[in-house]
Amino acid sequence: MSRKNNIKKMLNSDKHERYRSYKRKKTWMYATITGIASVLGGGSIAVPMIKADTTSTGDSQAKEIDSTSQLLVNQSSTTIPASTSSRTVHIDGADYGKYFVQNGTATIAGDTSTLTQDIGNQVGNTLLNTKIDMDQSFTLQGLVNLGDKSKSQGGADGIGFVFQPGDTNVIGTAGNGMGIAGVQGAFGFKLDTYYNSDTKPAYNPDPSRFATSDNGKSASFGAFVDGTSGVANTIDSTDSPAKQISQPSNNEFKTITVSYDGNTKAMTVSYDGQSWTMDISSLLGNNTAMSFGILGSTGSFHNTQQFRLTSFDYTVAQGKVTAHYVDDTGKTINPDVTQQGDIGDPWSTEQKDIPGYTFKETQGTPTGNYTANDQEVTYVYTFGDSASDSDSQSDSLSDSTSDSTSDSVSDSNSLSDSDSDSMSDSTSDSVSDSNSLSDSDSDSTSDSTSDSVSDSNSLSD
Ligand SMILES: [Ca+2]
Repeated sequence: MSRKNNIKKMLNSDKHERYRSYKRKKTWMYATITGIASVLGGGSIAVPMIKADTTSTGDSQAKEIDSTSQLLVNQSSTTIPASTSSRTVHIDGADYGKYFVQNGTATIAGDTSTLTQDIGNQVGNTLLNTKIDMDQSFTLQGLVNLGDKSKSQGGADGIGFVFQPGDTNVIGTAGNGMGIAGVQGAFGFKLDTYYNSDTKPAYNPDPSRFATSDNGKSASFGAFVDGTSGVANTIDSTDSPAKQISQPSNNEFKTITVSYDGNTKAMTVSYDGQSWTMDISSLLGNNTAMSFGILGSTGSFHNTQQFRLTSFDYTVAQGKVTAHYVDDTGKTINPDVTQQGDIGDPWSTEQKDIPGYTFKETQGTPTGNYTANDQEVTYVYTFGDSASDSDSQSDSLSDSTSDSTSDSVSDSNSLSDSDSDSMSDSTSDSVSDSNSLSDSDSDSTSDSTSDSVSDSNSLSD
């Protein structure tokens, strides 16, 4: 029939799908891991495939219940993910290479990664092949080898842990950038073996007291790092001070633990008899799913730097897909619709009927399966209604009906949407605000990645 009818037919089917999705999210799921399968990339990476195998209709105020049926949390959010216990993963050292991706100079052999060799201008990381759900707690246990040389002996730059909202193949700049600098939204913790006093576009100086605090020589130290702006800043606050550590020596492995409380957002690193704690709420911002990994870098000075995994307990973040609605100049003409689901589960986006606009094309596939990294679909429209005048009255009637219906579903379904299809300025403003996170994330990811290559060469110690 006519295109208009086809669009309406599609809308109806999509609404049904969305309604089911909506009911599914309102329904609390008691889920278990039914299997670990699936292969990514080169065939050596295991991704936990998680399915909800039983469901139970919850009451209007959903309650999270763990495997021992203890009441844990009252959820007031309108979007309730499948039981997080189904996404909880425990891995041991032998699983390192199966669950982490090697980037840059990093290589994994057995339970140990060599992040950098004792060679200049290297930067490498091993990132988990799924994002971490930052609303849940995690504990990483392992050992680090910082090398065999202090700065005064030609050693650099150290090992760190990075959290960033982009994809699982992102890597920051070498040298003083510590593999964190240059990655939008990144933050973490570092064991820094090279005190640097210089300021570069990608990073700022280390706390000056470490310049001479090892008997007149530069000291090594541990500190949290704020690189959320793309510029790495060593954190040395009253609440979370940087602390001096032993110099690298004899390629000795020392135990390190990174633990995180998903409720309080407190992150604690324990290393060599000291601990560092920080409330990372402000670093996290609105991000709930973060790529995570262990990294190392060298500059003109260098060390062999390694990480040995003992165990890691964490919760896999859900995948996310965002549908954008724009005109052919790229301007947003309808609020984004963001959906989340377990990795491997199917999603579908909706081609909306937008009053005053005619659908032109879809950029990206309208349906797919959730992956570890974020996905996007863009629906492009041209201004003007292609329908003839003769049936405009009935069209506008049915349009407004379907709009209000589907919107009320999507509004309660997706947290970011504002409440109507009225097309006012305030609507599109709020859309661009909520969009800016995911947009800048994916853009900055590729930018910072390519930048880091050229930067890493120019950033020597
Ligand atoms: Ca440094």
